[in-house]
Amino acid sequence: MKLKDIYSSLCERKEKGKKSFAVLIDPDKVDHEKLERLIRLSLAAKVDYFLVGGSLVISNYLDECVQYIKRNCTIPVLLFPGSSSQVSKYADALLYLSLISGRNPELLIGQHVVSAPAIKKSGLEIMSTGYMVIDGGAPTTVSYISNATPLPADKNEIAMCTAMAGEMLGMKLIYMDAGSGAKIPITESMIELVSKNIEVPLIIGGGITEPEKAYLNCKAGADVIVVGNAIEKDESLIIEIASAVHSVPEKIVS
Ligand code: 1GP
Repeated sequence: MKLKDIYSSLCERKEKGKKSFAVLIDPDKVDHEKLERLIRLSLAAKVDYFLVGGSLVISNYLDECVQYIKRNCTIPVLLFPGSSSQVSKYADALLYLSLISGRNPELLIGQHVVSAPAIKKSGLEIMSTGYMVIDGGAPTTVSYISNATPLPADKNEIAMCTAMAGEMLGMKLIYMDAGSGAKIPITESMIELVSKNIEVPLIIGGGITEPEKAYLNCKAGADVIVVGNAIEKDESLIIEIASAVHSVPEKIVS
C-alpha cells in the first residue's frame, strides 16, 4: 500500500460495507519470535491493519517492533499511542487521538500542542481520531492513566452526541474503546446508534474475545474491529476473528 492513502482506503471500505480487522500489538508484550508468528498468522488471515501501542510502553522496543513488521509484511501499521512519546517514524500512520469522552484538557489538546512539531516532522499519515473510552466494567489502564471518567456503558445517547461532536469538530475517525481487557465489551445498541449518526469510519475495541462478538459488532455498524488481549492469550483467534469480520456481507451497490 502506498504511503498516505490509508485513510482513503478505510473510507472506500466503509462505503462498500467492507469490514476491517486490526490486530493490536503492545510492544511491551512481544519479541521478534512472537512477532514472526503474529505476522504469519495475520498474513494467512488477511488481517487489514496492525495497531501498535499500549497505555504505557515500558520497553524501548517500539521502533524495532514497527521496523520488524514493515520488513516482513505489507500490512499497514497504524500507531495507537498511549502518550505523545509513542511515535515511530517507521509506521505508516498515526491515530492522532483526542480523548473526547473525558474532560482532561491534557488529553484533549495539551499533549498535542507539545508534540505537534515532532509529529508533523515524522512524515506519518495523521488521522485525527475522536477517542471515546466506554466503561467496560473494570478499571483499565487507560481509564487510570487518562484520569478521566469513562462514558457510562448504558448511556447510548451520550455516546452518540460525543461522536457527533467529534465528527463536526473535524475528526476523521471515531474510536470507541471499552479498554484493553474490558470485562464488558461495548454493546451493539450503542454501536448501532453511534454509527447511524456519523459518516466517518467507526473503530470498536476492548474486551472482544470471540469471533461471534466481532461479527455482531460489525453488523451493528463497526467498520474496524480491534483485538489485542484475547490474541495475546490465544494467537489462533486471529484466523477465527478475521474470518468472522470478513464474512459480514458487503453493501449491495445498485
Ligand atoms: C484496547 O481496543 C483495544 O485499547 C483492544 O482491547 O486488548 O481488550 O482486545 P483488548
